[in-house]
Amino acid sequence: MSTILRRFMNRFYRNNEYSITIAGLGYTGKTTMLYLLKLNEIVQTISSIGFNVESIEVPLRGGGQLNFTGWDVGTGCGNPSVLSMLIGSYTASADALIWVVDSTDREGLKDSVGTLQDVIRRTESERSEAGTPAQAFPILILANKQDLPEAQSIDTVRKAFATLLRGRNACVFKSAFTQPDTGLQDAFEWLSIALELASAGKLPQPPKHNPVADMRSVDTLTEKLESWLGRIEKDSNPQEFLDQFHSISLPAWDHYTHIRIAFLLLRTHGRQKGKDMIFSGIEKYITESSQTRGRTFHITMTYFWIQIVHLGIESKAPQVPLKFSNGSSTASTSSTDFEMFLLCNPYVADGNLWADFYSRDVMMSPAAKAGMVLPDKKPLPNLVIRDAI
Ligand SMILES: Nc1nc2c(ncn2[C@@H]2O[C@H](COP(=O)(O)OP(=O)(O)OP(=O)(O)O)[C@@H](O)[C@H]2O)c(=O)[nH]1
Ligand SMILES: [Mg+2]
Repeated sequence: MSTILRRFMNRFYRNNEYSITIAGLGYTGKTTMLYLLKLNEIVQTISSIGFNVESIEVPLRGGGQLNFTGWDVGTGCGNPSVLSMLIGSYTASADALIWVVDSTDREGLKDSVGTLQDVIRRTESERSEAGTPAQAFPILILANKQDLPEAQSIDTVRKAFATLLRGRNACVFKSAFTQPDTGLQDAFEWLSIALELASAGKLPQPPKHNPVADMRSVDTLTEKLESWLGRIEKDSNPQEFLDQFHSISLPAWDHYTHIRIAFLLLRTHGRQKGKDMIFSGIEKYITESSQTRGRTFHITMTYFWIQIVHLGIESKAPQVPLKFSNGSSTASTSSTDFEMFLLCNPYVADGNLWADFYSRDVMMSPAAKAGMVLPDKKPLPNLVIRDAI
């Protein structure tokens, strides 16, 4: 229990100082970001030769802050192979890499992927020689300058890096450093979790601390997750989505839809009330919608997913409680919350996860459809330890 408690306290009051390399091609916004984080303002930059270094403190949503020394490696007119060698030498001893991409530079996207590939190759070979785990090394990619009309979409940037990042402790976020909403908060929330897992020698995809995670292939989940993240971009906002659910007019009725319903209702109303709303809402939807013809309400399956989604919500860093003035608002739950939830709990995208706990015969039995049946393979993960804390 004391170990669990210490990890919990660390998460809140963490004061670790990491060393993080900030790199990318020229003119992407690295120095702008470094001084935005340091001074909270946009500074006039010139192309950097050598490097800029600052100690940075980023407040985190769940309390505490991420403290690190940021090394902004200037590209200063260097050619790509010299650049990747230079960046690789910084990165080999760093705790993480932030790779900044100019989303408006269509030609440069391929070069950016190629240079990062070279940097990763150099970094991983140096790290494995030194006996440091290589693949757990966190890489945060920022698709920057998203405020400009000619910016390529986050989907395009994600696709360009997808093959290179597969199986690595890496994630792509969008950013616009010169705008009030920079996008950096979500990116650093992810990075702080990725650093924590890397320093414990764990990969976040799938997260090993999670009792159900190591059941699925990382590649399959990554692919699925990428398509879901793309879907969130085009999906309605949380309130509209729930309105569509209540008025039986959702655009689709599939696994993604179920997980988003469960996430929004549990996150907004807590387990007890959220669970009741999911049960009654889904049963009503199945009965009344023409999209669900031929389907029947399945109590055990619904309960299973409520349990898994709730575990995922709770196993993230504790969240600031949501406040509801009129009792029905989900306004403070943004689409980005769901994005973060998926990034931290990628296994929820696996629609067959139940098969790790239930045999097909039990799950598909009339008894399991009509009432709650316990798993016959292994117990459902639960929150007893966290609830105790
Ligand atoms: N519109 C827009 N401009 C940005 C953004 N981020 C940075 N810039 C601008 O892009 C230009 C280059 O930014 P820098 O921070 O100097 O880029 P850098 O990556 O440090 O460049 P090098 O040092 O040459 O490698 C500056 O004019 C910034 O103001 C952004 O999100 N949106
Ligand atoms: Mg610079």
